[in-house]
Amino acid sequence: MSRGRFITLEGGEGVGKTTNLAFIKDYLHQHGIPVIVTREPGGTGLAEKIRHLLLDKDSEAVSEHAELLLIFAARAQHIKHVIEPALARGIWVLCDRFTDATYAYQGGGRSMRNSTIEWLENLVQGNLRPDLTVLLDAPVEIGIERARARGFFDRFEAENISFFEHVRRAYLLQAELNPERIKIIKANQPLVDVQREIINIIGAFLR
Ligand code: Z5A
Repeated sequence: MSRGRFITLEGGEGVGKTTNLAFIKDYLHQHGIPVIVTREPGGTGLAEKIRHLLLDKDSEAVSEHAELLLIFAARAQHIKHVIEPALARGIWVLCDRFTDATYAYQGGGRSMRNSTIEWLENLVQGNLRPDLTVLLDAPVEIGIERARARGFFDRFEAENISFFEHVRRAYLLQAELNPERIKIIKANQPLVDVQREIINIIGAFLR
């Protein structure tokens, strides 16, 4: 049995990750590919509890190091109990955010050193890296507007616009550094056009 493939979906808030995750899952199913959908931070009982701590906007001020370590603690659980077992059984894993988000939010947004993130990435992930990443990119105002239409903010969504500009820039830099793996789609176009591009990218990946 061949190992499953690991696909991640990335982008700033409100760019359409959750919407398009379901679309990609259906597309893979139509091609007879067994796939699980999961998310970060989260994906296991403990990792979901860490997610709750991370997103709670009423918590005490969270230090940058605490935030980074909590994210990688959740990731370690997720990899050990969900991602690796699925890939080993030949099941594909479709994940809403992964370590590119850490480079974007903690690296770009919080100005943490990329070398620190990279050290933790190597420690926690070993050789595990996504095989393909779809980066949905849109001007930050658009994503914020879409996300805020929901009417509640979590601890990250309460950040100011310059934080999200830094996040976006860091995502685009990740794509520049990893052009084979990370494919950018403009997310500020009609959903039908976003999904046409997704099919092109996933279709090419399947071939
Ligand atoms: N975080 C971190 O700091 N470091 C890390 O390493 C990781 C995460 C892994 C939780 O993420 C937070 O964790 C995140 C970063 C941090 N915080 N923020 N911000 P999350 O993924 O749960 O949170 P999110 O990015 O805020 O998700 P979201 O707001 O749910 O956005 P989305 O999933 O990308 O969007 P959506 O729900 O699919 O779409 C939003 C709305 O737009 C919805 O009404 C759609 O119908 C609509 N939509 C989608 N596409 C379109 C198009 N093309 N046109 C028009 N309308 C559209």
